[in-house]
Amino acid sequence: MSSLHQANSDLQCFFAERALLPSGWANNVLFSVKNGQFYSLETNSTATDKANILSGPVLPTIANVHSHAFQRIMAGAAEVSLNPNDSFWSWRDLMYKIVQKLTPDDAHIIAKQLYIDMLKAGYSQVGEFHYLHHDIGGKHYGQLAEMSNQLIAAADDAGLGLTLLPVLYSHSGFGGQAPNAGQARFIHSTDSYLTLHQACAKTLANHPIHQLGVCFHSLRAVTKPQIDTVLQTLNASSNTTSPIHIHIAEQQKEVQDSINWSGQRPVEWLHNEIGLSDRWCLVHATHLTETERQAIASSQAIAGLCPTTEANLGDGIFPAVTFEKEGGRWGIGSDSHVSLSIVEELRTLEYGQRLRDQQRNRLYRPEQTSVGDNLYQQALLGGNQACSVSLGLAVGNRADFMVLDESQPFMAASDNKDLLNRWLFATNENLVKDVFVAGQQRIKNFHHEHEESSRSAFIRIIKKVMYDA
Ligand code: NGQ
Ligand code: ZN
Repeated sequence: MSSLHQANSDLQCFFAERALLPSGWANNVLFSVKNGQFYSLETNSTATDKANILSGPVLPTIANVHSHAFQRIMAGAAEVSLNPNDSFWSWRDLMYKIVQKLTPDDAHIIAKQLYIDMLKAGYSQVGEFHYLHHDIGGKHYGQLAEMSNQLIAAADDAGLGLTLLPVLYSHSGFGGQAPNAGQARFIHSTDSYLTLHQACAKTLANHPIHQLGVCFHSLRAVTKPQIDTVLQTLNASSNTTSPIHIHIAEQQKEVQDSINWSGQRPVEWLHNEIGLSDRWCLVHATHLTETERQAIASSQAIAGLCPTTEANLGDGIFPAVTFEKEGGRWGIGSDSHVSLSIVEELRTLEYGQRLRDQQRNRLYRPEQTSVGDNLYQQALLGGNQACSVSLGLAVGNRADFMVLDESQPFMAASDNKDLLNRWLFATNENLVKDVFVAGQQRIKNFHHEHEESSRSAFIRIIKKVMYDA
């Protein structure tokens, strides 16, 4: 396999009996890839001698908009009742305890395994919302970007595109409250954050598949002057298009604290005091008034929905049906990584809306009445915008795609109209068989070339961190 940093400049040809293009399903698709991008693409064609025949339905991979890689180690380990009022906030206390234990090496091993598992699920880019910056005592590492560099190395090992979102985190609550001890490893001043951001920009410059964004942990963690300074400074250094991510309005307590502090709800405050645009990815944005929902929709900001984590943490249900009708854009993220399945994220999103509304078929559009097709296409577009990539089977886009397992009966028998609905609503086994990133095959017949070594290292770290073994 050629180097991760060097896209193959030879022309590779592929043939798929059916493939999902931006315009919908097409048959007998012959396409070529050069320098990591789609170079040509013809439908209703025939396989040439040189073409690699792809063995099942071909789909674009999607960008996972929200990840805290280190949290993978505790997925499923916080499902024991500690008191009758267990909540998001008691989960966070447990999460802070794990945070105290992780070394840079641990972070690398966890992220590498996670990123391999993301590729196996059909994600080929991840928005890594990265705030675990400092050493166990809360001091800066010798290299400010030590932990960021571990994540970059993990993404390179796996062959996954990283949209690194270094996080500014300075306070524990609205109005600049002092951070608590559990947050010591996260804390940056505005200046040290800008230095970190610059170091990351240098490392990632000209990297073919990684991107860099801007990130504020939440309105609890930063003040208005900090947001203004960071955006003005980065915009001045011509960083005017990179995505800006923030956690917002995930829990009712956060909404209430925001009102107590400013008289405004979180999204209302962000919209009025800073301004929304299509650069923003508002992660969760669960609790919205009609005005807030419309403000996000009309700004074309992405709602970064994390359906399985939001269900796991008891956040609430995002108003996706009305938001979509208003032209709102959304993407999906696996966040705390209680699930690494595109199927489960999209199914949970649709089912949450059905359960709330006591109706069926909620997330469709007049021009796309198939729920599965609509969910997949919206998640693809939203993921692209929030992670600053262009995934999708079209000439000029990065050549990322996956092949589903044609031996699964529904995949073998379904016509194009039903295929995505069959996958998203009627299968439980993983059907993602092959995955290509920038033209390079990373998953081959369900297998990643580094999975055995990664797996044993990950087992060792789980035992050490979680069970003191
Ligand atoms: C986080 N996670 O930073 O990892 C947050 C929890 C917080 C989610 N919001 C902590 N899912 O928001 O303070
Ligand atoms: Zn998060």
